[in-house]
Amino acid sequence: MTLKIYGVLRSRATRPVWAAKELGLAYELIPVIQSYRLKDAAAADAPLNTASPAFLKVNPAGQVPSLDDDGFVLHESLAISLYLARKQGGPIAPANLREEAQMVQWSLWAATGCEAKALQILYNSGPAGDAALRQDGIEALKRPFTALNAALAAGGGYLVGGRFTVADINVAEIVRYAQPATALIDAYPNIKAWIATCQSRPAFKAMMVERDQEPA
Ligand SMILES: N[C@@H](CCC(=O)N[C@@H](CS)C(=O)NCC(=O)O)C(=O)O
Repeated sequence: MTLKIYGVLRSRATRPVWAAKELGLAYELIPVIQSYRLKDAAAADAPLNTASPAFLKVNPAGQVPSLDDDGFVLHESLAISLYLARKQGGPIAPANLREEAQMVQWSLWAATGCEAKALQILYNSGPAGDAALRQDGIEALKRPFTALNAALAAGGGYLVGGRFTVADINVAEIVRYAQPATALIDAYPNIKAWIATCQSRPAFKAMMVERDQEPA
């Protein structure tokens, strides 16, 4: 049975979708939009959304993405990407237990140490953004980005195993949120080169083309 990924690409569903494309896995993207993006998420004609009873049966937490792999249901974008890589194998997957542990480590590091501040930059970089919050995000990311920059130098330009892996997908999709702070990224040349390499991959580009076709 084809994998089902619930979510839209203007969400953290980008992570498992990018991973699935890298892995050559067939999947069906079942569009589930965030309820807060709708005027009336409970309206009879509302599209399937994170507050829809039908979706809450899939993920009672009411968040996307979720995965259904032949009845095996999994939530959390980073866990789903790691699962897909482990399931399919190949160069982006962990080659052994230690690599797997490092991929989990980097994913948790990015989710707990970078994501909130990177989102703070993203949400406050437009004309209506709060400049102080944006700057706070930039300041907070300097320490983790110093560590990431050094790790990329030590790792030959990648996070794990000296090659592009699912760890790069998971972390790059969090660092992407901080990219509007161009001076921040420019201050870390290894991060700048790495994110450009990750985002030049055909699977990432294909995912972003599909994302850009979704309503804003
Ligand atoms: N840690 C979760 C976060 C999931 C999450 O916050 N998803 C957002 C979209 S990116 C969502 O579904 N929001 C809808 C809501 O909270 O109602 C993950 O990485 O999957």
